[in-house]
Amino acid sequence: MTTHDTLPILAALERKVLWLASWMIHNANHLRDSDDGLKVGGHQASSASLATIMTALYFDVLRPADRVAVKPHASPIFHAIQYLLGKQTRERMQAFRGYKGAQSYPSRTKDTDDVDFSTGSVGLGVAQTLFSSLTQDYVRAHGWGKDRPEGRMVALVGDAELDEGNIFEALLEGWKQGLRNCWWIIDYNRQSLDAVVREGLWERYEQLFKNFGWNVVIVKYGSLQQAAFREPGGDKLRAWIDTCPNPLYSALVFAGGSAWRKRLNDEIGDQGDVSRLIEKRSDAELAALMNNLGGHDLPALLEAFHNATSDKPTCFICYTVKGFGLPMAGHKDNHAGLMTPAQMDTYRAAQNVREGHEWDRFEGLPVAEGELQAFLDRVPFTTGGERRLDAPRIAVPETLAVTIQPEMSTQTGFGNILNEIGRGDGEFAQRIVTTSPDVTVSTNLGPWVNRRGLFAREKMADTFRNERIPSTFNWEFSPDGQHIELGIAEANLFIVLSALGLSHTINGVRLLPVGTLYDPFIARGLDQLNYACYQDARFMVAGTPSGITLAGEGGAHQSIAEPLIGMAQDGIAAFEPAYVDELAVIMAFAFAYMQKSGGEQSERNWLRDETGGSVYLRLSTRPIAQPQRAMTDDLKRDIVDGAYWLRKPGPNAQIVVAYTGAIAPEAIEAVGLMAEDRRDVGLLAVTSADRLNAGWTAAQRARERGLVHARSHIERLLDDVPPGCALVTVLDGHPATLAWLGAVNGHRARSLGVEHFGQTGSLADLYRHYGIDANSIVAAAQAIAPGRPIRHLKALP
Ligand SMILES: Cc1ncc(C[n+]2csc(CCOP(=O)(O)OP(=O)(O)O)c2C)c(N)n1
Ligand SMILES: [Mg+2]
Repeated sequence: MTTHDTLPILAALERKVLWLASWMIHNANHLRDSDDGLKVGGHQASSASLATIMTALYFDVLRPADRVAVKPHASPIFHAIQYLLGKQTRERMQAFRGYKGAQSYPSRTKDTDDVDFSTGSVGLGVAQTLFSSLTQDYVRAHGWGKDRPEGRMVALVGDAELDEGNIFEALLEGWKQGLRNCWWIIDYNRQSLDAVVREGLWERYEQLFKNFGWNVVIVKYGSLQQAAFREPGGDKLRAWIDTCPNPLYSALVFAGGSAWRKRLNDEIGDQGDVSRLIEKRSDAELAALMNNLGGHDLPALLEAFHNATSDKPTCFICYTVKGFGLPMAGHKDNHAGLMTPAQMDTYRAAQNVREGHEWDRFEGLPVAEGELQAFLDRVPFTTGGERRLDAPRIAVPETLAVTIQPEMSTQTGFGNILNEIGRGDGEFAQRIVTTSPDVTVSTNLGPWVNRRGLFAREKMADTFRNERIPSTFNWEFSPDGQHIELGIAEANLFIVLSALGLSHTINGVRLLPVGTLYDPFIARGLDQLNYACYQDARFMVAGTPSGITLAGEGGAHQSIAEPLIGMAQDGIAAFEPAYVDELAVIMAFAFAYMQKSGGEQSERNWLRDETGGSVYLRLSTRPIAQPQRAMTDDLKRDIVDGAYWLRKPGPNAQIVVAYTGAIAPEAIEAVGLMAEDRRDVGLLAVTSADRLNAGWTAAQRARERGLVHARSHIERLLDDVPPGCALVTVLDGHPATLAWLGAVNGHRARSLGVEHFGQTGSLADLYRHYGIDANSIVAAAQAIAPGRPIRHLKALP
């Protein structure tokens, strides 16, 4: 708890934090003449706005178990604080925004100074704290991680950041889930990037947060203002401040003391006491008083934070000035504002920082160095040891059991595999946590949920069951349930996966998160998926059902681009198996892959097999005939690496059909139809275009760097294909997914797939319409590998 003695130290540190952040930005100014100038500038004013709040938090309020998402543009303040705490190097500070330097936006994966949650795409870090709090509750409710104290999940939120819809989706979900231990601290500087925000937003926020069960603490007036309000005439001043429009207040902050005086005298100067209150202050004192909003006042902030002792989620609305303490303070254009060298010089001199001593940690501060260092050594936040945790890997069975029916879909297979896992009670089954945005039952998670129950901190019975009304699903909530049921918000799904998927490093307890959603709605949560991957969260997500195979559902539910998302998204390995035995192999691999972490990703293996990652399964509801075959180790490896020959092409092959996913029967049929008229036709089953492609790219790069023997899986497979042979590729998704196969060994290729929004119809109608049925495959083969007419080719409509 703060004492009076520590206030001067905190005040000195606040000055130093702001100085170091500004100096760091100034150093990155070599970029100022480039397009990057605006972006560098974005840090300056935006950082200054949070300098006081972050000083109060990091040097006094926070405890080691607390976790923070810092507003993206406050990155320099964060790095400056870590620098003072001895956790950031001067080299990285100097290289801010440069190669291997401190990151422009706090990054868990790229920064080295203990970033809890990455930020950058505004709104996401905010939601991440909410779901991390839920994750903490989940972990503790299951009896894990209790050797550590509970942490608060804290977001430092820009006021304009609250325009992002995902924050509201999260708020609603948080209310449903009984959110606790979450602080959102709003930097209410009333400025966004472009301009000044709307009047009176704080009132909307206040109502909104209260509606969702939060405490709301408004930190509006600093201690100087509070003292002035107690003077005769103070009430008038307060009333004036309360009714002053945001843009005017900002403009006056920018204009300074004499402008304040003129304005105040014009508007309330003839009202007796208040005139004296104004007159007795110099211009500088008047400016200091008017700029002394709560968010820049250590005593006001410390009081607010230390008084928030309940575990109820709490929103602090802290009034601040964007650019506080700097010459651009308050100006509506300040987001891009950079200080000129002359301004920096003036600022340096005012801070008593000697030239050449800009990086010195205690230079020019009014408190003795020893005292400052002793204080920093005792800062509660850093006295708990290593904050970035780890957890042992959970053993994954080599084979996942599943009973394969003669005809089956991959989605049913997925449900059955989880159901089988759910029978067990070992650690593996216990650590799986499933989640879905209102499509639990329709993505076949029902049997798993029946076995493992739904999670809630408080027990909630299934009323239908209690009333003895028959129902297929047991919908009972309890603290040891293993399914988190979400409302329909795919953005929330991916942030929940991000939070659950970081539990090993945040809570020191490993979870194996599995999420499901309809494949097209990946696009709905795409930035969140990207965010989760950027933070290196580990999870499995099944996009199911997918494609136009979802025939009767029409274009709004049919995914086209998702296979390309799966390929292009870093941090996630995408698979699209056709058969359930393949899926079982892939899931066993995935549960282990999700847990790997092997330091730097090597150039030799771009498949991330050492470093691990998340996994995306694109599944289907289409039941297809399943192969009866023994699963050999070779086949397993091929499935995981991305492809295998279902039928190896002969030495004289003219055609190879390469397919992925639910379209397998059409590919097989097409091969049968052309067998009489084309020699030695091959059939390549692609289980992961993503891994296949990544391996190929890596092998090429490796060869260019001198590893002449580097060979990727697809190169080895296509060695079996004679040079004159043509490829026809096909999938229920965008044709570009497999089109690159032709470039591997220089084979002609024709790629079939879906390019336009789907529509309703029977499967046969749609496959024919989009040209991915057997006949279209044969027609493509005939066109690309001319020869005698293929007899079974029907005339195309
Ligand atoms: C999703 C997303 N859209 C746009 C941006 C660009 N951007 C960065 S900061 C910002 C405005 C921030 O305003 P506020 O949150 O109030 O912070 P302040 O600059 O006032 O500190 C915008 C639009 C972004 N980072 N992320
Ligand atoms: Mg703002």
